[in-house]
Amino acid sequence: MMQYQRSSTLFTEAKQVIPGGVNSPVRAFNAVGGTPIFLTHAKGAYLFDEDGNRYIDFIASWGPMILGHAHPKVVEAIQKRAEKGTSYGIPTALETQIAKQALAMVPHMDQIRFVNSGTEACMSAVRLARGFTGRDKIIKFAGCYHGHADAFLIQAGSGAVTFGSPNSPGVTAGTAQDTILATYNNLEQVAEIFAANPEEIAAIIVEPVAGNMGCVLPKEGFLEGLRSLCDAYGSVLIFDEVMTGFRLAPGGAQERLGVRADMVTYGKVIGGGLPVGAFAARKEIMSFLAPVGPVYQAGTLSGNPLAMTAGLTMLQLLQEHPETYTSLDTKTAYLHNEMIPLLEQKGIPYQINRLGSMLSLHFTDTPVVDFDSAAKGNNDSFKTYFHGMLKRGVYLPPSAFESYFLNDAISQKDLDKTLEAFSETLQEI
Ligand code: HOZ
Repeated sequence: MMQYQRSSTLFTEAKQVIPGGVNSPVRAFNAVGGTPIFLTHAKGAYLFDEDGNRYIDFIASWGPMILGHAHPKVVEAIQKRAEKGTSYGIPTALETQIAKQALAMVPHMDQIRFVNSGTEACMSAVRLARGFTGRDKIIKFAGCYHGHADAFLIQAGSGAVTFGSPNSPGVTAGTAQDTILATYNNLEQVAEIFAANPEEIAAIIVEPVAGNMGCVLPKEGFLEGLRSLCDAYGSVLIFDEVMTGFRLAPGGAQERLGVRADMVTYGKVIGGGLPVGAFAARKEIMSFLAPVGPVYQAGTLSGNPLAMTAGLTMLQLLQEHPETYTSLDTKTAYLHNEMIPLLEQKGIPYQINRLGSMLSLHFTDTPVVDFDSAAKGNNDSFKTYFHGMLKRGVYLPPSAFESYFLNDAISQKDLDKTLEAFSETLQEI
């Protein structure tokens, strides 16, 4: 059995100087209890902790490690670039190179601006949509998470749910009143909101495949309907592709699901796992952005050379190896299909949602299509499940309100080992 002694000591020490001992709440394991593991390193499909344990990784740094950890080409590119300096606050040719690379992969977008995180990308995209339309309100969906900017912490998913503050203190009533909340997959409700506010809605921001209430798929016609409503009312449709971008397809959810957005946002995936974010749109919208237009947005670390190098290398690898996508889909489908008979055999209520290499398991017999249905999952079963898998060397998202993200370094042997752990763990639930 795994020992977590050193992680436990490090966690205690961390709590003295870092609130909750972590720099992002989900990592504290509050949703599942126990002590978070502290890592020494990661390589390929595996995570290695301070106690010498190895885990098969199913979160891929929450998405970006599509090719596995410490890919030799990405590491080499970062090492070489570091020798040339790590931050300038002055433009480089690299930024144009990665912009061209990303825009060639992503449909319908003319220009892109690089920032430092998905939070920044979504926050800036909304500001730009407001500047472009001259309107204040946005529509967001309960259980969707777009980073921790004030406007999004209204019924937010991910760690905000787990920690009981989907509406965070510190967000002013003024800010909250400009965010109109809707139910994921409820198109009729969105139509009613537009009818009641025909001239006021700047944008809809949506995760085209939600990954912050577990994995929740859009029902047929939902995204298409949002597209039509935005067209009819002159609003901007923002796809938050922080999790789906470059993962579900080279062109993300837009390509995979065949729905056009007006703007897209990205996070760490566009930096190959380094701290990067970006937002893209057609030129008409981007021309409202400073220094061309009046909507301000800036940052010294934006376009950082190390991050741009890592991102460019990874995007090039994905473009050169389109078979990565088939491989990821096949592996995830295998896992999904093999989990089903084990769950059926045990007679546990369950729902598995999956698209491409995103998947989640909820312990409920109600289909999980929105936040309320996701919240029906049995959290005691989830806790037992999480820890059962952890002690058998499989690292899953430490909350039911997160998605699995497979990486392509995971082998058939790893999948079979995972299923063995799964089968044993189910006996404990
Ligand atoms: N909120 C992130 C996943 N949806 C987790 C961030 C982290 O802890 O790294």
